Amino acid sequence: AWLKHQVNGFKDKDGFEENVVRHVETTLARSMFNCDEHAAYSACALAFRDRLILEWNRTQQRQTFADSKRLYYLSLEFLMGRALDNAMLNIGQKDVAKAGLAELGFRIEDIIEQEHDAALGNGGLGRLAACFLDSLASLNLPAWGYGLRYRYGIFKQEIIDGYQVEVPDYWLDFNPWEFPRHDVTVDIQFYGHVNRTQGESGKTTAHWEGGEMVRAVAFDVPIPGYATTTTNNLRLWSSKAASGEFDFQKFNSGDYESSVADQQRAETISAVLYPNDNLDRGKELRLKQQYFWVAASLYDIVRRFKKAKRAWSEFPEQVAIQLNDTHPTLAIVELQRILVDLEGLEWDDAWNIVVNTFGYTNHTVLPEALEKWSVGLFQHLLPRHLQIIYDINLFFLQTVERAFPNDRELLARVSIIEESQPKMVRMAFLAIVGSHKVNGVAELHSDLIKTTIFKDFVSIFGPDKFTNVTNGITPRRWLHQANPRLSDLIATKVGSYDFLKDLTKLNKIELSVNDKQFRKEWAEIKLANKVRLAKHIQESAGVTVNPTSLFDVQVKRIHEYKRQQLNIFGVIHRYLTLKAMSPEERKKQLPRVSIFGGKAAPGYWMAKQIIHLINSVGVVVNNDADIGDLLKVVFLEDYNVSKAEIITPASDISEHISTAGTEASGTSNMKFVLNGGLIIGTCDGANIEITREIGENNIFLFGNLAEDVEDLRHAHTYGSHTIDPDLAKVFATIEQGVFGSTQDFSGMITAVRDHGDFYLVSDDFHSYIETQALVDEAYRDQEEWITKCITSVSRMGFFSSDRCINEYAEGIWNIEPLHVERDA
Ligand code: 26M
Repeated sequence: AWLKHQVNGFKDKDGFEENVVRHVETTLARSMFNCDEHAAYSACALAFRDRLILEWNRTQQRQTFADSKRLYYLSLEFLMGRALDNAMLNIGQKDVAKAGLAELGFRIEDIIEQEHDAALGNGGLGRLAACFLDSLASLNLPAWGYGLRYRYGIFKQEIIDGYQVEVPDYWLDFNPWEFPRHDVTVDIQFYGHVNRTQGESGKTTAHWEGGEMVRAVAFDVPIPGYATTTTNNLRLWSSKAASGEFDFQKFNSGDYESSVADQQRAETISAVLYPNDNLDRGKELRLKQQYFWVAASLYDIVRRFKKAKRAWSEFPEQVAIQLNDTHPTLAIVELQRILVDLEGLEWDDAWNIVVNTFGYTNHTVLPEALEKWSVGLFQHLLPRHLQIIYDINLFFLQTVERAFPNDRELLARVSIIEESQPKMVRMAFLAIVGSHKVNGVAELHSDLIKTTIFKDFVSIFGPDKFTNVTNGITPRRWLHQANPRLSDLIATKVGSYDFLKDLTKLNKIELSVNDKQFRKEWAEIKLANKVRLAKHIQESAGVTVNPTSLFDVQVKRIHEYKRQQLNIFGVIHRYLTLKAMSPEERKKQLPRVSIFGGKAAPGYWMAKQIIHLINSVGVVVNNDADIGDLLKVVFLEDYNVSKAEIITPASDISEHISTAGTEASGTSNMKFVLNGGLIIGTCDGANIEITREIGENNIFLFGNLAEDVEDLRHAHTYGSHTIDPDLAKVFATIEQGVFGSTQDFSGMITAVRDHGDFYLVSDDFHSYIETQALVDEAYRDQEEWITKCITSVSRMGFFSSDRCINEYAEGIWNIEPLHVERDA
């Protein structure tokens, strides 16, 4: 109804039903009598897919015809989640589908549930890329995403006896949202050697020869915008043997096994997403993935540019490429190689084009996450690229030398090649040198990169090259889709659903903050969302929780810097406090449910220990008759995008409690506040800007500041390090074996007590406990609490990924919306 131009939608529910039945009977070759929920999902998805394809083709034609500048977003991760619900809402026909499915005997919720998440990402970085695609399409910006089509996405997490067990995520069984383009292929070279030839002019040209080829095949995924016809493209590359099915020569000569082995080796490249986040292990296969994807994408981009027959100097006027972290940094080298070796441009002309084309986004300051590749590995896998990197470095260091003569330490510090044993290529430095803009993802983070890890580069290039673009989230998925009732309630006060396109319009609800009926409905919706989560907790974890308790949620990847250990130590402290009370005193306490979720990287031993402790505490606390409903501890298995859509709307308070200065931004903090939850957090990442927007009375901040972290760490190492007394009691309880075998958790304790407490768990413990007490106190005053929630939501407009994408479009990409003609 809100769409003036119906997106080539179904005429009505009968039109939709006809399409579903047709797909069941033809595409799926089944009868309607034999149509289960999965078949109904399949047919429903195919029916909507047909709608998307039409708009998708029109969008691509329109963009090609307009010949305007396009953005290419290079990301090794796209954490998309489910597509059907999103497609129905963006097209504006979920109501039509609901009615149609009901007539066919299905509940739309059950049908939506059939879809497997597209989980091609680890966490924040991958989900950000997915939110960006939604905003780019919704803002009518000409843009493509490029990624890898992993056969296995992030692993499925099972909790067995309290431990994480990883199960492969084979998600491609039935995926109606991708279109194989068997005609769009690129052969990608690896290994080999470099030859040089001299032309008549005396100019030498490098030729990369020999080695092996792997074929990249394109798979396209349509990305529908909200309330617009624009449907952009996400192109994912899949690897296979360049020789086709298998090597016929080997096959005919009787070497059947090795011909199949070759094929399997090629397919390995796109087989699996690396499940680490914020950790670089320097594996050869990972570098192969990066080059495979970058080379295929650039070939595609350059091929498209060449069709228009423009001068090479116009390349940056037609093409913007954004590097999502350093993972695609090889694109800088590859474009330089294409321009110099294959197209014959002069080095300096080529380099100008390259630098003006690329932008680089940094997502972390953690040193263990900064990518480095050994020179030896490069030499072996990509010999020509290593030469080009050396040349880029040489010219760069020459300009540094001219500007800062005789500062040899500076040269060593900023060199793209680290003179270590073995020598390493520093990918972040290469990304900075090869881009015209470098951005962090929240204000504090962008300041930190300028004053710490990239400080020297600010002196060299000047401050304007470095900028901030604070992250955002798409309100379509994270409000309208995840929390439809809240979205509907807000719409009654805003007067329309326009806030989904311009989130600052949320500020209109602040006028209704004292409206009794509005507040009552607000509270009812929160409770209903909590009831829904309670049901999920019961079914998945077997724990009964009271939905009127305070729901305290921490869901994100498990990492020491995110400090789930601080949270669980706090839970144990709460348990001890409750146990020490008289029954009368206990009756006065506020019931709370502590909900955790998140995956640990499979090789991250400490993170796995944290998961085990949470589960072990749950077993004890949840079965303690003294405690009852006063405290429940739940670990939700297999946290992913579709579970986030259930969890986010159901929190009263969520935890964003990283050691100050370590969480670049965080984006779930934004999702929780947008859904009417409050947050407890440290002065880190986007928490700081959330506080500025919603007001400091509406957030529970605690802990040491980023500026003090260095001194505190120094004191741990060189001064005397005393553990907070309350935390010491928690440790003593664990060591008594109250939660099972004490050795199981000794690593978590010694990290704090004996190994310098790098993440400042003890330093922040007291402040954390005190602030949690303030949370209890505030929650007792439900009227005041709801006021805080409504006020906060009304001020969250800034955190839309639309605002964020507009900042990139203006400040970094220089791209403009392509206006869509609206039908009468
Ligand atoms: C690196 C090397 C090898 C294998 C994997 C990686 C790797 C993969 C993912 C490194 C980091 C990865 O993701 C980091 C991440 O998710 N960062 C988060 O980005 C969000 C979006 O900007 C921020 O909100 C979070 O604060 C930040 O932690």
